[in-house]
Amino acid sequence: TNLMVSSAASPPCPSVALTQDDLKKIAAYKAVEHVKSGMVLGLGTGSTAKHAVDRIAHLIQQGTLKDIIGIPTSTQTHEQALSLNIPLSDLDSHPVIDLAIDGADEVDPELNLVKGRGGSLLREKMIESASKKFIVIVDESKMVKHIGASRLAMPVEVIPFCWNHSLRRLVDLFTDSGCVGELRKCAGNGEAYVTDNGNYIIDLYFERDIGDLNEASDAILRLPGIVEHGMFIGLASSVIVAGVDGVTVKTK
Ligand code: ABF
Repeated sequence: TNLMVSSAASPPCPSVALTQDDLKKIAAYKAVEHVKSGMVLGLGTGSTAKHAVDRIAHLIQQGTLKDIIGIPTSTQTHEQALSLNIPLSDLDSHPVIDLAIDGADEVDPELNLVKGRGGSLLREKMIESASKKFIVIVDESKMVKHIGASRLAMPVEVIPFCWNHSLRRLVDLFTDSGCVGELRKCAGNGEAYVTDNGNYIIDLYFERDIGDLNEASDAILRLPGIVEHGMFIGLASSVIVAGVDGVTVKTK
């Protein structure tokens, strides 16, 4: 039977079969051990980061953590943190963040990441690149040899104006890698998915290695109409990986 883990107060006990969500929670709780009173925190987005936000709120309620200020990376996390009474601010008022904790979609051996399958890559990158320390929390399924190797999406946020043109120009950059792209749609109504910033997402898929990540990043960002992409190169300070055999911390 799977362990039931329902409270932000109790970390999962590793002696019984763990679900993927338990692993996410274990990684999240481990990261929150690095939070100290008085810190300005980048609050991540997604099902893994959600556990970290719950845990931070619990420790604030308990009185263990004091004078915390949270900077949410999405409207979703903003709402979660607000409902849990975490004091919130933004980058305009707090341009330097002590610690950001967030999930990822892929992590390579150099701790480069793909993020944004949850749609909040732009705010995440703004906040995490302004953080003195950025701890990534993942279950072991997110570890890959090469970014893009999972054949899953590499998201790019684009302005809605002539998005089809932007899609073609993105795909043209990576013809050698067997790239195809598609506009992200909402599951319910099939309409274009709109980000917190009013933009669209183009999901790129690669058949082969995309080569040098910095070159790929520069080429994407040089295109007019592109806002940001989901490769987080050299931004992670450490990655906490929770697996069925235990927790590993990878540091640069
Ligand atoms: C955010 O949440 C995103 O950058 C990433 O796409 C996603 C990971 O979500 P989950 O933790 O639910 O797998 O961090």
